[in-house]
Amino acid sequence: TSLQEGIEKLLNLQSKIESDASAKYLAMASWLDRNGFENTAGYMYDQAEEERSHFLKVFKYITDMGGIAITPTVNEVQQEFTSFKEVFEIALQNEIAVTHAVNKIIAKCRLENDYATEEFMMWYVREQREEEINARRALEFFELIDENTAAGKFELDKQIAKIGATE
Ligand code: OFO
Repeated sequence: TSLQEGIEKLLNLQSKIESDASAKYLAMASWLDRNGFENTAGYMYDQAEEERSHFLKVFKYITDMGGIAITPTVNEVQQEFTSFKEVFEIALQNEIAVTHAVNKIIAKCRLENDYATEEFMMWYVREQREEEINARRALEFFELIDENTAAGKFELDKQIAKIGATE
């Protein structure tokens, strides 16, 4: 393998993190769907798909570099949320954690002079920047619209779902 052992480990960890992210978004989509937020549920289903593609991208990279890609096991994920807003607070926290994991790999690449992996991971840096912006944008709507009224719920569901559509 052309991957340094520590980097291969971190890449496998990243593949698991992305795969977990997909499962987490899927649980959010389900909660949103059953609580009447159909449009935003659609946005979360798309996020789940995207995260799965992020997972596969690292997974294949490990193999391409002659490493051993380990199929991640699926962890238990949070299924219940106390509010519409909480879904996005947790989504943002998750994305920030993913960003940290991405940065950690890049720091390690620099230490090991692995510029190929560093370059590969830059795609994730850009992706994370977008995803954090979107999660923060969604949270801003909760400052403007009250989710505790029927009209507010309806409007929030409409506005937040548009964030994904304009990407
Ligand atoms: Fe947003 O987790 Fe993938 O990159």
